Amino acid sequence: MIVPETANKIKSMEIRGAGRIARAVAEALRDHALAVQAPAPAAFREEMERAASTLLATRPTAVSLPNAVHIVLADLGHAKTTEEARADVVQRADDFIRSSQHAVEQIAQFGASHIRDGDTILTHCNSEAALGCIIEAHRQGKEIEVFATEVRPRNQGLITIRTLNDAGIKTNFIVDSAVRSFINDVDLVIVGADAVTVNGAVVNKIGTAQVAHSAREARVNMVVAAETYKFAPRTILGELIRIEERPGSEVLPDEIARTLPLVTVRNPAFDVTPAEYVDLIVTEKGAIPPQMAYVIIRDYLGWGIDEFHTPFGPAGFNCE
Ligand code: RI2
Repeated sequence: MIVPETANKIKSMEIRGAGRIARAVAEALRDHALAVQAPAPAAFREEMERAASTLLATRPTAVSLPNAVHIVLADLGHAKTTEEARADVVQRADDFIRSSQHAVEQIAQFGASHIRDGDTILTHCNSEAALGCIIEAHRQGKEIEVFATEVRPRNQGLITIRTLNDAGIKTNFIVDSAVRSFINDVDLVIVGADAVTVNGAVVNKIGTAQVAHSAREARVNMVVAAETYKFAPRTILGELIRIEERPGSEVLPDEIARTLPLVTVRNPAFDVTPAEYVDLIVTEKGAIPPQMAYVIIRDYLGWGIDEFHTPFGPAGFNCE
């Protein structure tokens, strides 16, 4: 898929979900590398960086996007010829896509072991990592039931209930504001993540923090399913995750909004759940308490506290 096409699909949310966005970005960079005509490696690098900027400008919150870009382009500056640079990008993109798919499968295995026979699980939004855990638990023969939220304003809950229904899992579909009313019927909350900061805070679909709050009040465990490339290296430097604010028309149609000149519609797409509200983050490298986020950033993204020496960060992301 070519770069502007992928960028538009990510912006309009035709391609969505932090993991899928990352894989689509890697694929677009790979296809772009194969198509670029540049005799010198410097010109090739410029072309690739231009493509990266187009992709990076699409959605600001899911850190899987910049991480995928950095991983795929990590060695761009070292190649001696264009062909070497091209081969490196293709190889890195393919490795990333493969390792991302493997990570989701691995998380499903680890996450399923936290689900007991007879459990009722609540999930919010549509996360392939979180759903992977639930579907794997069902596949293992555990009797489970799910509460899935609607997820205003984009209704990603509809994708979730279709997937669960197709997997043969009994599901209750509720509006977002009904979470507190049902939380006492729930044994475990499992959600995905768009970003995890160095202090273990989880940035995920708007409403997640309210779910976490209800879960804590009811003493229900809150589990986050997140691949290591959802962890945000630059939060080590104190950088904050930018919360995307999407058009108000997703919440209130323009024709109604026009009749209400004093009303401003606010539509943040994500919120932040503090580490204290999260019991466990399940990554493909194992389940960790959120307080261990720094270790994931250092060991698996290769960004230790002393290593911020290039704009793309150090090479050597562990793609196995
Ligand atoms: P996976 C989604 O964002 C949701 O917030 C979801 O929880 C998160 O990405 C992670 O999804 P959006 O693209 O990578 O719907 O686990 O705004 O699929």
